[in-house]
Amino acid sequence: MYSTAAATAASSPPRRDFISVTLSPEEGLGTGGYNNSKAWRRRSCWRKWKQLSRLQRSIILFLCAALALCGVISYSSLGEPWKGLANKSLDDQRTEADIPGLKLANPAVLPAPQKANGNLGDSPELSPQKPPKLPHARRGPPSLQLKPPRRNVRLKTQYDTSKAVEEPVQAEREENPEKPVISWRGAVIEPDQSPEPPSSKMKEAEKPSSVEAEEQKEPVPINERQLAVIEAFRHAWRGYKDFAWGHDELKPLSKSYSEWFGLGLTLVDALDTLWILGLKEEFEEARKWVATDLVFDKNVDVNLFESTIRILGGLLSTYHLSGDSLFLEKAKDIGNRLMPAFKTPSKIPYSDVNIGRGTAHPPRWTSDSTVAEVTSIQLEFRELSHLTGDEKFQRAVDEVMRQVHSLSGKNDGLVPMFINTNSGQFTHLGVYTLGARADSYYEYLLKQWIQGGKKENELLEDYMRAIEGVKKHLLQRSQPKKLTFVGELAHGHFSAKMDHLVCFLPGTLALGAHNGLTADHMKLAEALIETCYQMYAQVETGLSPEIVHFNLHAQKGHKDVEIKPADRHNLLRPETVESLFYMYRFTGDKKYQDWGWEILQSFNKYTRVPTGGYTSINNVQNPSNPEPRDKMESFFLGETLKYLFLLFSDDIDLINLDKFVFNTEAHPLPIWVPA
Ligand code: DMJ
Repeated sequence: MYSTAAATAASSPPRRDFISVTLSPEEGLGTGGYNNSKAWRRRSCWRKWKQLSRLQRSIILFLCAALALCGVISYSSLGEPWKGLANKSLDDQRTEADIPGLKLANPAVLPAPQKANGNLGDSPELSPQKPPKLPHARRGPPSLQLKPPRRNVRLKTQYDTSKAVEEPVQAEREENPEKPVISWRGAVIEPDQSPEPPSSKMKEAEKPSSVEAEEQKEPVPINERQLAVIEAFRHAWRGYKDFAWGHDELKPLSKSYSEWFGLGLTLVDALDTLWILGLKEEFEEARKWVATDLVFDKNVDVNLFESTIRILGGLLSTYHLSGDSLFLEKAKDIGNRLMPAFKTPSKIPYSDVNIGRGTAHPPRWTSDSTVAEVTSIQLEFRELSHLTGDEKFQRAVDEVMRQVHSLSGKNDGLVPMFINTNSGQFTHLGVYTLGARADSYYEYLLKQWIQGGKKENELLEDYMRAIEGVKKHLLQRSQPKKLTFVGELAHGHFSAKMDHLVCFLPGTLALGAHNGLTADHMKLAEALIETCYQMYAQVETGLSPEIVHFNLHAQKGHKDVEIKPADRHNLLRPETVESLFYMYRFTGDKKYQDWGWEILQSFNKYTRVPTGGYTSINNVQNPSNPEPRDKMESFFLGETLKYLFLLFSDDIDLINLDKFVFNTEAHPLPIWVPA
């Protein structure tokens, strides 16, 4: 292109317009070369301005002035929006970069990384959400249900009185509700916001729960000592399973079994312990046996009391814990089969029933029944009526209590040990004990009153009167340690003899105090549990004998506790650890857990059989040869290990004592009108 144009210009004269374009430079060049100086341009403009007419110059000046005025006005009105726009965009940039909250409102695909040490507390509403707490999933059959436990009252109160602290927590909860899950026990597991240490939580249980406080709570995890109980239970269970499956009791040394009723007593007694300890597989296996092999249509004599507290009680509590109707069906069956026992002239039941034939009778040598036996079947039969709607069960056992309430022969509320099934009167008058043959009469007075919602005043009256009777006639102090103990009264003579069985009493007294009875009872409970502990601690093996005699006078070289040769056996009984459990629940004092721990160690040291199971022993005073008896009582699994497991727990909802009442075989039954 360029070369063609140049050739054209060289051969022909330049066109005029083209020349005009190029004139200026030529003009300039003509006056001494290219001159684009400011002075030259100013002179040229001035010359042109001078060439204009006066009118033209006035118009131009006027237009310039008008333009200048418009410019000033429009600048001031347009300035603000521009300023705002500029500022907004700055703000936007700062917001994105500096305020993480904006990111939360408008979430990015990936969350912004969080500072490891960020001070989240400064601005709770903008803090990134904490990951939800995962509730501990407890072991056990997940499909079976129990009602949800109630929240600790203290939490509610605390939140009410410190709203400022609570509100962010509440807001966070609303954003991130932690859904309750059904635990292995069927209980609803709830996240725990409690800042309280376990011991004060224990004390809280003394106050009645309120319906308002029904909130979610996280379970307390199982601890080392509880694991040790689980281990002990498994060891015992292994022995039973290997050598005695489906039979009443394990004989761990001879690797065989013994029968009492032929009803798988140990298995049935242990069902709810399996559930509480979370031994799911073992529970399922035991359940299968109950479903297929537990048959009550058998020509066999059973003891009314023992089969009620162990079998009926065990089935009812397992039904309540698991929600599995199999156990209720079995409970109804055995309950009905035991009813012939009440067909007596006095309506005071016989001790024995043939559950296959439907006949009942007293022991061969007498027509008497034991007072503790006929008055410690009420919790179970009353509950059976409650569940089935069939009043006959409750009517039968209430009638016994009604009669015993107004019988003569009591001593300040203390009852004799025997009652005649024909006359309905006490026999063998004049002997009073809280040990064998009378013990659970006192226990069931209080517990029935609790079960029924604290309305049955006669039960409470009899209980209160009896405890006054204990204080008046049976309480003494030993030497040298001045231990408070409960002796016996025989025809006006005090005996410093105390059965290990009496060690249920501190727990019962504490339960009464927890339910609003006098604080005096708690004081007595504290003194008595110390004595029961000493019945273990002062003995060579660390295990209590069946019976002790306390020294009333200080003698050189003598302890408080004396043991007669006939009494130095230990049957793996639960009463002391049972009371330790209540005492810890109600006081939170760790010494009770420590005492229970010592007792468990002693059981492991002197009663554990290496091939499986535990055995009762004949001589608690001989650590080098405690003389194993070759028998594991069903209550070792039903009661002793269960109470130890509960004692070591800091979870008041692990069988909440405001919702459940334990029968005398440690089977928890619901309180009908919970506190
Ligand atoms: C259990 O069967 C019961 O606790 C009963 O009340 C007393 N005896 C044993 C345990 O020692």
